[in-house]
Amino acid sequence: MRINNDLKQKLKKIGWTDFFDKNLEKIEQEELSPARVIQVNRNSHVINDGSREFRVTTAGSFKIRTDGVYPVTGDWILFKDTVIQDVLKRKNTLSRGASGNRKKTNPKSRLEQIIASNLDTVFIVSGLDRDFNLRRIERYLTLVNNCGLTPIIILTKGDLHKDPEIFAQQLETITAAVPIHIVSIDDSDSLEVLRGYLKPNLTISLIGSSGAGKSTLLNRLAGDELQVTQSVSHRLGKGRHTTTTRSLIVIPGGGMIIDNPGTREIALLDDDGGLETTFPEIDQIGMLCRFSNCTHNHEPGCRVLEAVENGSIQKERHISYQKIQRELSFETQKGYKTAGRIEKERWQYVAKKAKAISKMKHK
Ligand SMILES: Nc1nc2c(ncn2[C@@H]2O[C@H](COP(=O)(O)OP(=O)(O)OP(=O)(O)O)[C@@H](O)[C@H]2O)c(=O)[nH]1
Ligand SMILES: [Mg+2]
Ligand SMILES: [Zn+2]
Repeated sequence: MRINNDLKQKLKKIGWTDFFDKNLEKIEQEELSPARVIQVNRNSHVINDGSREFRVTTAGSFKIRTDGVYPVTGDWILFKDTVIQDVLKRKNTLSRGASGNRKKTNPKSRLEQIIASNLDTVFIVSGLDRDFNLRRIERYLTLVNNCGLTPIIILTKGDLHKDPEIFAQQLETITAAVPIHIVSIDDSDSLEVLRGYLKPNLTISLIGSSGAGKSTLLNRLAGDELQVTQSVSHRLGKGRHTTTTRSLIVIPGGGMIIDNPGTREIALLDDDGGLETTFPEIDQIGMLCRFSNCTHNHEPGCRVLEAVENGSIQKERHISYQKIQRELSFETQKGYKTAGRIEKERWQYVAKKAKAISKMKHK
């Protein structure tokens, strides 16, 4: 099926691109209409069809028809009347190992939980209060990098410190390539910088702990109190989330932001290169190790261990790397290795070996 230009222009404002046009061509039922999922509730979805937002349900046979795919916030779906009939192929997803699954009867059933889909950027939101923790930010970076998405670090509550730049400097030692922004809700200049990421057609997702200030930030950027926020001290008990549903908000002036409930546990699912991207200094030196499949834990001729020893790689970084590596290989052993990952590993091995050999020759 195809959509007319008028509708396409409207949909473009909420993220429609040629990618979805191509997938739409494969669909035969002309009676369906496309829309974007902007909120997922227990028994219904809210969608935006380019003109208005309204509540819909999914068809009874839905999961069978879509092979188990269930619509998430950010998805493009096809609907008829008020029933979702299909989900269009996703450009990408932000996902993690579903938390809480370990408690269930089958301890191995840690399933992938999709936080949001069809994104352009992910804001990793961390408050400059007790929330700030380099190791946790490393985990978020691995998660986002594993999904092949672009991370931006937002440090909120800059007003709580005389010199908040210190935190950014600490972060810069671990994330040379990731932009870091310090913001305070009452400092509009600091928020203005973030508007640079808000472009018509682009979708940003917010992730971070509960109380980090995600919804507060969204409200300021939207210029309206759309999302409920709550002070950290008023949160009843541990782990209480103020935001409970994942909602996509269209920002007046362009761009979209998806607000998410705080993540308590950053479970990492599949290693899709996120580890290498998050720890580039280890990856780089690691290419020179004697064994090209060196895990940098104990192997002879490991250049990474040498570098930790002589201080050119931070000890904490190596410990953090090992911890995440163990977790990922645990998940991988359980069989959660994507076909893409297997293929990628094969070529990474070949390329790394060639690179290392050529370096040796030039010595
Ligand atoms: N001092 C200060 N407080 C802030 C700032 N940004 C957010 N807060 C406060 O932090 C508290 C938590 O903010 P929320 O926006 O509800 O946090 P959240 O990340 O959406 O939390 P969940 O919805 O539970 O995931 C609120 O009391 C905010 O007023 C800031 O820049 N400075
Ligand atoms: Mg919130
Ligand atoms: Zn090594």
